[in-house]
Amino acid sequence: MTSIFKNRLEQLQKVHQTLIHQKNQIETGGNGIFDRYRYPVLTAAHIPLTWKYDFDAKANPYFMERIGFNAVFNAGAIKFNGKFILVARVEGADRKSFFAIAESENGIDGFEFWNAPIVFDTDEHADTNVYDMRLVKHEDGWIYGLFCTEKRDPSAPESDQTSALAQCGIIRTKDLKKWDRLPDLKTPSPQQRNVVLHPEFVGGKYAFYTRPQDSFIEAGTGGGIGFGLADNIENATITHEAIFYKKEYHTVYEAKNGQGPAPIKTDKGWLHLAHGVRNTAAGLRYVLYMFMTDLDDLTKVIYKPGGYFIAPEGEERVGDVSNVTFCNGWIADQDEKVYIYYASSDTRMHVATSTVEQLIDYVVNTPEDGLSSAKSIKNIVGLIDKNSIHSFSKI
Ligand code: M1P
Repeated sequence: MTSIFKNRLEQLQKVHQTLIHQKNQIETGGNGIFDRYRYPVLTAAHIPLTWKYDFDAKANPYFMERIGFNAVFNAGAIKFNGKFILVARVEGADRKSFFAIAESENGIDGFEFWNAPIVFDTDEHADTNVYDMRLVKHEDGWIYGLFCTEKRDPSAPESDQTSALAQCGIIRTKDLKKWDRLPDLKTPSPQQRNVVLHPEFVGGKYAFYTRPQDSFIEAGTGGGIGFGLADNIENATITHEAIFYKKEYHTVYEAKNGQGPAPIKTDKGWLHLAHGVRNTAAGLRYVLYMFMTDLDDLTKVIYKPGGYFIAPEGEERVGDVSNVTFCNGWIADQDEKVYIYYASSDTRMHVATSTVEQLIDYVVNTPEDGLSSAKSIKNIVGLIDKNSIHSFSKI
């Protein structure tokens, strides 16, 4: 073993261990709706050294990295056997994404990857890339992972090596170790992204939130959050897909929107977290927004707070795809605390915490988007007037 090998190994192991055991802290001065935390919970630097380095001193005397990793982001989340579990999208230096599990005792720090990434059948499906898993514990007893499966558009000419087709892939497990792949979801739309399984049966059927796309980049005419039912999951087919939350001019979701994780059931309705996209001179801006649907009619939006819920701040603004927040995993714990796992700029994972009660308060009492500056001013002036009766509001 050369001294270079030994020194590098020791140094890298020390840095890795320090990162994994770094304690997280709430950022003070929040908005009262949720707390942000000082450090990301999962990054490319959390990836085990055994995934990157050949530990054979003879074969790798300089202890050089053999396989590179670019980012860890857009993680599904679930509480399993008392542990907080993230199924992260890990992206290699070769641009290919895959899924890997990291777990933590408390949900805010100490996330550590399991020994190896998730392996499931890809041959038959011929995926080039897989990403953005939504995890759902369904009332049928299985844990499902719905994800985006992507391949080159076979109809694209040879000169076009960019056009792709995206659909919804489905895997399921009981123990998070052995995953069985089911046929991809079939829908009437040319492409799908951001498909999420509802945790309960609806009229004995499997219910899906969809995000139909006309093409790989453009959500197009059909864009918005859709809903559809399938008779079974083993060959899931949606024949009727209807948009119930559409894109809208001059809102945070005017270019596209998509369901985040599966909704959380509350006494008042289903709490939803979604992402909205608008176009700017600097490119697309992705923010998170919330809404609530009726307990009996899942496509009836009963509360629609205006504006964004979480937008990228500070260092979150910069990354591989800057100005993006994206969430496909949250956990409502038994004590009603909610752990919101969001990614920033397609680069790293963060957590924000709140409670079911606070989130209900937020969706019920935040004014709706009035869709004009005049309506926004009316809301602000209304609040100022209401506050004028309180002497302490002037301090
Ligand atoms: O780069 C931002 C996001 O872009 C896509 O999301 P959507 O399909 O909603 O546009 C996905 O590639 C997502 O993974 C990515 O974070």
